Amino acid sequence: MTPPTLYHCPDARSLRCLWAAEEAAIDVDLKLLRFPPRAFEPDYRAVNPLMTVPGWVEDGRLMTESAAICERIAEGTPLEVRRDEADYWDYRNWLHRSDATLTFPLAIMIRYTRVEPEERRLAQAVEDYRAFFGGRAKSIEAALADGREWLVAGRFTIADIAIGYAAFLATTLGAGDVLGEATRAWLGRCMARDGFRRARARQAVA
Ligand SMILES: N[C@@H](CCC(=O)N[C@@H](CS)C(=O)NCC(=O)O)C(=O)O
Repeated sequence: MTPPTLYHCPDARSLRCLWAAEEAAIDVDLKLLRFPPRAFEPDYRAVNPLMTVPGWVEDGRLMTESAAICERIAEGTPLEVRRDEADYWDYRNWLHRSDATLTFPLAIMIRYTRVEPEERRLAQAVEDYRAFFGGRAKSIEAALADGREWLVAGRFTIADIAIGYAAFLATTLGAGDVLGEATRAWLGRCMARDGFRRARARQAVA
């Protein structure tokens, strides 16, 4: 059987999918791209006209949303929360929040610190969206305030991967200090997992 293909840039949102695949022990054909693909990978347009990563191709079908791809990977494994579990709707809410609410302000920070040429960089936008992210990240701290180890269902799930990636990305952008104490401890647990370490090692050598 042909494994799914994952198009990925190191430490971009597609890391969620690579991490989930490692946790689920799913074989993927990893294609490493330079960031941003629209500037450096013109051939990728034929695969994903959005020119974003992740791109996930399986059975001739393209998926481009990191949280949805994580749901696909987690299906039938303990990484997903089943509909008959008490935390099901919280779990679904975290998956949507991961990108729509939490990664969005970080994407603006990336654009105005790394992607735009020097003369178009906007320190004010970076500072404003850093604070904006900090406000939104309080929702993670509130969820972990009762001392729980993982976000939902009493076990590690793709909710931890999707939200953990946003917190990790914040640290790579110098915004780790806006995360609360419980959030930083939980992020440490996420990053100490073999699955996370293997995913990062794989992106380095692919
Ligand atoms: N909602 C999508 C967003 C995908 C996305 O915007 N990915 C970024 C990388 S973190 C990207 O490819 N940016 C390149 C660009 O916009 O040109 C997801 O969650 O996967």
